Amino acid sequence: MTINNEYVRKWVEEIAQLCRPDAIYWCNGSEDEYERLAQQAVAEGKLKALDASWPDCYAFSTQADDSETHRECTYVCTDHVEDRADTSLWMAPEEMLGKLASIMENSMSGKILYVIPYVLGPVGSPFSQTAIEITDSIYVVLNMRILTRIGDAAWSQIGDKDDFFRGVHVTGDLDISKRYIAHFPEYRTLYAVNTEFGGYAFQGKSSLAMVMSSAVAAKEGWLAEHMMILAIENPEGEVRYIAGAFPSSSGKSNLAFMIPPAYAKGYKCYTVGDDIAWLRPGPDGRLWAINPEAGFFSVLPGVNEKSSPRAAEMIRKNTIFTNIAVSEDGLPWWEGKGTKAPDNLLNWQGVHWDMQSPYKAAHPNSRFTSPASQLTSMSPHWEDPAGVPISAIIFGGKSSLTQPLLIEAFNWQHGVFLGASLSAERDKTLERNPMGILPFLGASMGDYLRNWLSMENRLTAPPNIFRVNWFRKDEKGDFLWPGYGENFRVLEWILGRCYDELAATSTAVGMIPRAEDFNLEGIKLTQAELVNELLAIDKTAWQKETAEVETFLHSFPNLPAEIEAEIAAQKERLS
Ligand code: GTP
Ligand code: SPV
Ligand code: MN
Repeated sequence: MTINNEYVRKWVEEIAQLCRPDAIYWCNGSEDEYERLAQQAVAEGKLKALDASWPDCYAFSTQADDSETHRECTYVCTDHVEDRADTSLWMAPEEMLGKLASIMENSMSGKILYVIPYVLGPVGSPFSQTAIEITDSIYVVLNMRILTRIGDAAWSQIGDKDDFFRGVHVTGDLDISKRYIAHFPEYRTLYAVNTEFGGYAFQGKSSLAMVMSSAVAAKEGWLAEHMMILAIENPEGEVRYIAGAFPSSSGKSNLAFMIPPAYAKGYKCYTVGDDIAWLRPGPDGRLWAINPEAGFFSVLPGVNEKSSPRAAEMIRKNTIFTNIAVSEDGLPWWEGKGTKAPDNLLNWQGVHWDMQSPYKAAHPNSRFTSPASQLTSMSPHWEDPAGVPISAIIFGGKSSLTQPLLIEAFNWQHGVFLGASLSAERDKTLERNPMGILPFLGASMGDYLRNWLSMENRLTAPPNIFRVNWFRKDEKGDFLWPGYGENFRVLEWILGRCYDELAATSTAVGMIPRAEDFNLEGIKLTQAELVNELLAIDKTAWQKETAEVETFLHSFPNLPAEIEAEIAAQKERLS
């Protein structure tokens, strides 16, 4: 396909002038192209081909300090500082562009510049967005082909228009002190330099689908969220959709890939997405969601046939592994794989590893990249151009003590407050993380929350909102709740609240299930334990929590009055 779009040609030419690659390659997205580039990457030593028992699977390792997102590298550069995203760094656009230009200058000499056109969302959907990423990394091209819809379909959707998002990725020298992930939402342009980590280098993921899109969405009145989408079909064949926002590494993928437990006869679960959702009010007054992605870039440690059978099956072929351990014979391994580590294992940094080694074999944030079409549980509607209607929104945190297993919001406004006060424990510290999107938010917190609040008036049948916590612990430090597939029990109650007019008990912080409505069949948990341990609300702990939430939310300028009112109301109910 020849690219006649003048805007595309001019921009690619401009970047090439600056970066000085040896050649420019225009991706068509074909199978053939993928195979050829994968082989080239293996020949160059960039990817390692796995053993034939893992057909068409490859392993890649990043530089050690380039294996997860770093907030100190992430900028949202708006023209006016008042419009900044409070949770990212800000630099004046001119200044950032100057820094980027000096890093990009001659950065691709001896390399090939790849032009990747892509579509986020189903091709042809009115919800979808087109974009082009320029990169000097074959690894990025290969991953983007799995994670988004790249190539000729995208060229057709871009056509001769100028409204595509522009992104440039330069691997550079990987110097973390000069690593910039710079978003210019007002110009629909972004850059990632001196990194090759997927969270940044696969621009269709967090950078475009969340950071840039949440800025655009807050202005246009839709939502771009860090959410999985799960479908539950009941024995009568009725399908309901649940969207769930959780901070990174808090259980979205596991929930999206869940299999109902044995007691739930006749129920089925289907996946729509595991990480990102775009949601809009539909003409029927319900909230409709699409998954902008076409594949998964998900956490690997802990994935095994028992905990996550569907994911374990999916990743057996056509998968790119990042930062895992691989044996000299090409057998992959990671913590929680459920099998013994193979002999002659090299850890994710290529150093010999055995059970005595003091370090982990795979990076805790090691990931697999697999096509969604390979997951046996994908919903038949996952690529529906209209999206799927959402019945319930759940916000999920990580809390050992304070948060109960489950609460339901009193109403939409209280639900937005529940989301705004979300938090997750990481390495013993509690990170406050509104809606789980804080590191990926491109708008100011005030504008973001106001947009969420405004949805209430634009929906005639808004989803019910819930907050869940799979991670409460006993005095010994063990999880009180079995989690994983058993989380279905929580979802069953949630749908019961949305459809079956189940009653609930009011507490100072939200509504909780009555013990008799909550299914405990087949697990070692009594109604008394459910009520006294998993659902208990400790007033003193909650007074402290509310004061901390207040301090945290007050750190943002321009907080909506409705959120102030919710803080005051919760304090009052707890007094
Ligand atoms: P990102 O891709 O970083 O956005 O993460 P995610 O939210 O998709 O998290 P994921 O599902 O990959 O889970 C992260 C970690 O939480 C894994 O180590 C899981 O084993 C663990 N986990 C997931 N669900 C549960 C659960 O129900 N209970 C417990 N105890 N752990 C869980
Ligand atoms: C996350 O960190 O929440 C991810 C991976 O899903 S990344 O692409 O790094 O954002
Ligand atoms: Mn994520």
